[in-house]
Parts: sequence; C-alpha cells; structure tokens
Amino acid sequence: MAHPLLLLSLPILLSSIPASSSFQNPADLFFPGFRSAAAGNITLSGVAEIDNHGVLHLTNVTSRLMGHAFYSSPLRFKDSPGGDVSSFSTSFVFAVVPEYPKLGGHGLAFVVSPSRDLPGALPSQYLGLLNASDIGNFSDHLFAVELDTVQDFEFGDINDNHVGIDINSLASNASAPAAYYAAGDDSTKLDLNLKSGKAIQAWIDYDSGEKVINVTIAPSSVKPKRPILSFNVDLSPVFREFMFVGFSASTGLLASSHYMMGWSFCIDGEARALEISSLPPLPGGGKKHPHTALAIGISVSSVVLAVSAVFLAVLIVRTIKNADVVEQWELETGPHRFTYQELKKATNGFKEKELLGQGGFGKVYRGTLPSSKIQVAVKRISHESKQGLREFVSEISSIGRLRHRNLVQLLGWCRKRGDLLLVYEYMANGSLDRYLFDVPKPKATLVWEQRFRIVKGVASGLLYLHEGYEQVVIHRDVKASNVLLDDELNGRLGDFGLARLYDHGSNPGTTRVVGTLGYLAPETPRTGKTSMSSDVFAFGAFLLEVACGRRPIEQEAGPEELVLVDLVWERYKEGRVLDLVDHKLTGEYNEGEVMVVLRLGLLCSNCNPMERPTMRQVVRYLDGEIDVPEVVSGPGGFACSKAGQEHGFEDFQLAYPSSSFDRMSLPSFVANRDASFASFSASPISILTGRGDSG
Ligand SMILES: *[C@@H]1O[C@H](CO)[C@@H](O)[C@H](O)[C@H]1NC(C)=O
Ligand SMILES: *[C@@H]1O[C@H](CO)[C@@H](O)[C@H](O)[C@H]1NC(C)=O
Ligand SMILES: *[C@@H]1O[C@H](CO)[C@@H](O)[C@H](O)[C@H]1NC(C)=O
Ligand SMILES: *[C@@H]1O[C@H](CO)[C@@H](O)[C@H](O)[C@H]1NC(C)=O
Ligand SMILES: *[C@@H]1O[C@H](CO)[C@@H](O)[C@H](O)[C@H]1NC(C)=O
Ligand SMILES: *[C@@H]1O[C@H](CO)[C@@H](O)[C@H](O)[C@H]1NC(C)=O
Ligand SMILES: CC(=O)N[C@H]1CO[C@H](CO)[C@@H](O)[C@@H]1O
Repeated sequence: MAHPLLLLSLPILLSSIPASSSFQNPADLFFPGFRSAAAGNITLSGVAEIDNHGVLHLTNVTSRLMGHAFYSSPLRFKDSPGGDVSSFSTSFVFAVVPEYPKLGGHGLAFVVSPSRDLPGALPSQYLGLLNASDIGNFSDHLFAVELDTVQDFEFGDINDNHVGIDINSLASNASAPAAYYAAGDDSTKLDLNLKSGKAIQAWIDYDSGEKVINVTIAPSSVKPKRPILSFNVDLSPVFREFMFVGFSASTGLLASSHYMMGWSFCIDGEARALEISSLPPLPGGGKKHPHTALAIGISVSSVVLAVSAVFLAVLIVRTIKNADVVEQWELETGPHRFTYQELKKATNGFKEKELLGQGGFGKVYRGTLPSSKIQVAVKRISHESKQGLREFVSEISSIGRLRHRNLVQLLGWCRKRGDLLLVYEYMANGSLDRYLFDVPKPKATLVWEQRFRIVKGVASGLLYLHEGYEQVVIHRDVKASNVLLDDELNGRLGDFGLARLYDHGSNPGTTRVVGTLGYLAPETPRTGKTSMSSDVFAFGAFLLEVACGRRPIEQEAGPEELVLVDLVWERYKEGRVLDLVDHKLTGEYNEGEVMVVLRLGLLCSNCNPMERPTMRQVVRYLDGEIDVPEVVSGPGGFACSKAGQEHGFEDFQLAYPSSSFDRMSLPSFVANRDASFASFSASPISILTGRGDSG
C-alpha cells in the first residue's frame, strides 16, 4: 500500500523519469552465471577472470593478489547529486576455497564505489578496496559489505569468519559472525563457515525510507527471513549520484580462491532470485578440499591403534605379492609402500657414496626410483634404535598426510626385518645450516632476499602444522638443519620424526622431552610438555640464526657470547643490533626486513610462553601486514631461572641433537642426575649449556 507521502511526491518522481531513462540505466541486473554474453557487461581488473563455465574467479590461491569485477556502466543511485540514495537490493552466490582448509586469505566484498578499478588499493587485509593512506577518508565514497575470512586486529575484526559493513574504511561500522537463521525459525541461529569451499548465497538490502541496510547469508537459495546483520545508516552522504557496483577480493600470504557464480542487482526493487542449482558449478565440482580429504584423525591415544593398523597393513601388503611398480600418480596420492629391492636398487645398495647425512636415528641416502626415475631421499632407521618403530609409525601416520609447499613430503615407506625405510622428496640444495654457518665452510652464501623468503616459507609451513590440519601438529624440532632447500631454494621443514599429534583444543600429552639444545623452550623440560608455543620458541632461535649466521649456542665462542639470543638482546638494548647481522651478507640487506626478523626472533624467544606470538601472528608480521611491536622486555625477563630450579631435569633427555640430514651438529647431550644446577643464570639456554660438558 502506497504511503500518502509517496503519492504526494509522485509528480516529482514522474518528472525525474525522463532524465534517468535517457541515461539508459538498467537498474535491474541479472547474471545467472557470467557466460560470454553477460561477460560483455562486466569489467574485470587485477587477476579476476571468467572461466569457460561462466564462473567469475576473483582470485586464485597465489599470495597477495586482488581481483575486481564491476558492472561496466555506472548506476544512478540518486535523483540529483544532493538527493537521497534510492533503495537497492542485491543477491549473489559465492564460494571461498582456501588453499589449506582452515586458513582463509583474505576475503571478498560487495562494493559500491565511484570507480570500477579502485586505483591504489592493496591486497591482503585491505581486500583490494583501499590503501593505508586513503583509509577512513570521507572522499573515498566507498561502501562495501565484506565477507572476511581473516581476523585483522588492525581493523578490529571480531573473528576470522564474519560479515561486516564498511564505509570508507575496513574497520567495519557493524559486523557479525557468519551465520544464518533457520528458515521459518527466527530464533535458531546456525553457524556458517565462509571458507567451507561450498556455495553460499548472500542478500544485501538497503531501504531508503527506513535508512537501514540488511545483510543475510545462507548455504542455500532459501533466503532466511531474519538478516544476520542489520545496520541503521543513511548512505546518502556516502554515495555519489552515479556509482559503480561490483566485487573485490584479495589474498595475503595465505590465500583462497574466491569465486562468484551468479549475481543480481536492482535499484528501487527486489533483486531477482538466483537459484544455486541453476548456476554454473563450482570449479572442481565443489569437491572437498584435497587436504581435507587426505586428513584422517589421529590422536596420541590412538597411536596404539595406529601401531596395530600398520602391522596389519604390513601383513596384508606382504601377502599380496604384486609387482609394486610405482606410478607417478601413486606418489601424489599418499605414502606408498616400496619394496626393499626397489629402494636397494634406487640407492645403489645403500652405498656410502649416496649418503646424504646421518642423524639421531638413521642414515639418509640419495636415490633414484628405478621405475619412475624420480630422485628421492631414503632415510634408513637402524635396527638398534629403540625409537625406531615408534618414530616410524608416527611419521607415516602424520607426515604422510600433511601436504604443504614448505614441508618435505613423505612419499613412502618400507620395512625389512629390523630396518625401517622412509622415502622422502629429494631436496636438491640440502639443509639450510650448511649455508649459514662458518663451520665447516659454508656451501654458498644466501643473499638476504633468499633468506627472507626461506624464513617466510618455513613460517607458513609451521602455521600449516599448527592450524591448517585436522589436528594440531607440533613439529618439536624446528632448526636450520631441519630446513631443507629444494631446487628453487624454497625452505621446507623436514624431519617430522618427533611430531606428535593431538586434537585441537585438547591438552598436549606429557611425553618424554625431545628437541635440540638451544631451540628448546624453557618450559618444556619443566613441564615435559610441548606445545605450539614451544615450536614458536624454536622458530625464534631459527630466525636469529638465519639473520646472524650463527648457531643459537656457540661452543667455541667466549663465555659471554655463548647464547645468541642473549647477545642479540644485549645489542638490541644498546641500539646496535645490526652489528650482529651475518657478516657474510657484506652489509647488503633490507634493514627493515632484518629488523623484523630480529625483533620477531626476540619476541618468540620470550621465556613466558604466553608472551610469544602465535605462528599466525608470526606469518602476518613477516608478511608486513602488521608491524612487529618494539621489544621492550628481554626474552629472559620472565623469571626463567625459576624454571630450572624448581624442578629437576632427571628425565630430561635431548635425544636428537642433529638431524638426519645434518652431519655437523652439536654433540649428543643427555642430562643426568649428577649435573650441577647451582650455576643457573637467568637464561634457560645458558642453564642448558651449563651442563654442556656432560654431552
Ligand atoms: C549488456 O546489458 C544490456 C542491458 O541489460 C543488454 O541489452 C546487453 O545485451 C548486454 N550486453 C551484453 C554483451 O551482454
Ligand atoms: C593465479 O593468477 C595469477 C595471475 O593470473 C597467475 O600468475 C598465477 O599463476 C595463478 N596461480 C595459480 C595457482 O593458478
Ligand atoms: C592510495 O589510493 C589513492 C586512491 O584512492 C591513491 O591516490 C594513492 O596514491 C594511494 N596511496 C598509496 C600509498 O598507494
Ligand atoms: C582525503 O582525500 C583527499 C583527496 O584524495 C585529500 O585531499 C585529503 O587530504 C584526504 N584527507 C585526509 C584526512 O587524508
Ligand atoms: C563508519 O566507520 C567509519 C570509519 O570507522 C567512520 O568514519 C564513520 O563515521 C562510520 N559511519 C557510521 C555511519 O557509523
Ligand atoms: C531489515 O531487517 C529487519 C528485521 O531485522 C526488517 O524488519 C526489515 O524490513 C528489513 N529491511 C529490509 C530492507 O530488508
Ligand atoms: C645456492 C645453490 O646451491 N643453488 C643450487 C640449488 O639447486 C639448483 C638445482 O639443483 C642449482 O642449480 C643451484 O645452483
């Protein structure tokens, strides 16, 4: 029913019609897919593209991208430049497919903007909409509804799965966790995961009379009656008379593919209904993400189960005496069981000549698989190793299913009597420590750009272990000698022999302490527990060794220079921390990046696990998305000395001081009851070195 006031204003409305119709402005857009005909009316910029099926790809999973897609013509939102914004309504169907199931990057937005290419905009947390200098400026005239899958503290994001209304800024004026109300039931709110990889429909409605904007999302084409976000705002000062409408999406160091399958938009009316089932299908058939599909649940408590499962598998495989020819595709689908003959042939009978390294629990040989000619590294776990079987089971059940470009992939395994053999991807350039340390002569020196890229890669690999997998995976032995370099010099974390899994949210089990001197978090020997923050501690030591080109603990150096983190902190306080930067870089480095790495190294080395950043934050610092805070307290500031004095280290054992790829490392070190604890200093690392003579 028309409001009397509306009837009164009818003549005015009528008089304005010729003007708008002469502009040939179709205010009723309908794109059930973006097939070639419709695509003619869409302007793409950035990496956005439309595929053969008519799906709009705003971004793929490459880092730091942005994509824009706008309706090519501006739309008239006001009758006159100073007038009120008309009501409008839009609906669209999108999908966010993250590279790793739980880590989105970064998000997408419906945008109303004075321009259709958003000049100067940045990717990552800026969503391709604005940049650091024009943010919050009223003259941007930017309105957006964001579907954000990363929590940006800078912009006060509520979580990593939310919808928000943004006006000239990315600090949302209103936001809500992604969810929807059940159809026909306004009181039951159901969670909705934006980065589920599945099609989600969104509706945005602005009522010019009520001056309210409503945002509704749902996993189907049935529009819930109640919106998830309702915000009272008069958009008239924000909009110009003519504005462009469209979408923007961006990726950061972490990335998602952002897809748009259909879109409708209408001024002064309701956007036409879209039916998900009649839209072009999601690329990849909306299949579950391969990383998810590969993942199976393993918890510490089920290790027993896993042991028996592996025995059973071994038994079954043994009885099936097939030829066992390895095809390329088999290597891509998961760990494969090799025959002993194959691996013997591959490594020339485990010749010394093929030996790549020797570590805590076995020798590593270079090999070439006879069937596929693929180069591999074969780790042979010796019969004597008590750990042998346990490590073996742990490795197969965990790392075989972990996949990330910064992890060394386990390709397969074999068991022959007491010998356990693990087959890994071959890393052409060996382990990182060979390039960093003077003793023995470094293989070659890596320039700063290479080092920084390796550090960022390892951080993202470790973040994947912590947050990207079904379970939290604690690496437990992060260090330069466990970082391997592939032929493109990408840093890859290897040696997951120490990894243990525990379910997200549950307490890490108390296990025998393993790790390497100098990388071991102070709370680990105290509590006997390893956690994500103890990995972060080791990562801090790793950062410092990469920047300074020295080991966390140097045996031969003078007593006051023994502990790298203490030394860095001393110099940092004196304002001359750059003196410690690896002299092999001959002063050629990006000072800003080096400072980020050094500061972050100090932050991660904090004695108090609560003070350390998470790997997710570490990745963001390294990516430059947020500034690393000034380090104001020393890493040992939190009464570390107590750690050692209150508890004996009786059962404390550093089992594997060197990696299997690493010939040169600190001597094996086993603590004993007789060790003197009297001379503990404030740093936990010096506590450990205090007993170094026992090793
Ligand atoms: C663009 O939109 C106009 C108006 O809706 C329509 O007539 C025209 O066919 C469209 N062009 C293409 C190439 O789809
Ligand atoms: C993503 O798109 C960019 C630009 O079109 C391209 O260079 C890159 O190779 C693509 N990445 C993937 C993983 O397809
Ligand atoms: C930010 O974007 C504006 C356009 O909105 C552009 O003029 C400016 O140069 C950009 N600033 C930077 C630092 O890129
Ligand atoms: C806002 O942007 C305008 C035009 O780009 C510029 O002249 C003005 O200085 C900016 N205001 C602020 C507060 O940055
Ligand atoms: C929306 O947020 C921006 C930036 O935080 C602020 O400048 C603006 O006043 C807010 N607008 C409304 C209507 O709340
Ligand atoms: C917005 O949502 C409220 C309910 O929260 C509803 O009363 C109102 O009609 C809606 N407005 C529009 C334009 O959808
Ligand atoms: C620095 C270095 O040794 N780079 C090598 C990494 O591996 C590739 C491929 O084997 C070599 O070409 C590089 O020289």
